[in-house]
Amino acid sequence: GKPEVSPKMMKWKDRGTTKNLQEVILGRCYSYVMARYPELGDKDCLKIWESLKHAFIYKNPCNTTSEDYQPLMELASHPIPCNKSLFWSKTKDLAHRYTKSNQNFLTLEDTLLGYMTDTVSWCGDPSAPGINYESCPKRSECESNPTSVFWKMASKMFAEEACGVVQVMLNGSIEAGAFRSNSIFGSIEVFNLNPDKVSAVHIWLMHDIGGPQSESCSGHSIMMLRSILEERNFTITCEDNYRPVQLLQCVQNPDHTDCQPCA
Ligand code: C8R
Repeated sequence: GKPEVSPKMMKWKDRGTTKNLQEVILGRCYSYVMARYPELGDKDCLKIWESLKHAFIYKNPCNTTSEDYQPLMELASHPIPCNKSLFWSKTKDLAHRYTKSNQNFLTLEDTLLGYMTDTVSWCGDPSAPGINYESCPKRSECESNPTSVFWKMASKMFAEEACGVVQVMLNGSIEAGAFRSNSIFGSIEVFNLNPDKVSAVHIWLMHDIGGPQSESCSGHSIMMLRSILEERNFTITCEDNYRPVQLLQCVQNPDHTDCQPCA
């Protein structure tokens, strides 16, 4: 009979390593170091790529540890000016659009480490060629996969580095609540802000234009966040639909009633 054409066996459920990973990481690294922040000058992009590669190549992708990334974190880290750190949860695109239009704020993706790795995926495999381009493990398959461990570690470092007033952009249109204690912001960043360096946390609670306002600054999950932060001795403010960010949302929805004068 006719041989069955079977789909390629996928080992894991998430997408595989980004094609041309080396070129993507090196290209972004050089562009960040040379074009965007020439003042960082002495970063060795080739060494940075090698340290990322060695963190996962030929390894079991479910046994990733923070030690694997330690060399990368040290090579890629650079100072972040006080008062500029912007954290986010479920507002990724809006937060990134905002930092592109306002140079006073930086998200993790505006640092070298996050800039190189945003939207990229990678994982290893014990057998040759040591990189799995077909599939990578989802968090539900194994918690200690290369990208999950990476983002947790990078987020921890980003929070530890913060100083002065920090801001967090949360999503008030989420049914489950704007602050989720199992998110990276809620489980890692909040607890790694250093009270000796950070004075205040400003919450910007944005709701989608035309979307529901499921939660406001007096909402339940924001109260939870407040109490965690107060316990850690930070001053807290919360603003519903922080105007400079809402104006950016309105650029994409100019005719919506939420965007009309006196709305
Ligand atoms: N941060 C976390 N995760 C990040 C990230 C980042 O900067 N950048 C990317 N691409 N990711 P979410 P959260 C990916 O649920 O859990 C930092 C990861 O795959 O909307 O609270 C950042 O400083 C990760 O699993 O938010 C920010 O303050 C999801 O996106 C928080 O942590 C996380 O998306 C955001 O993490």
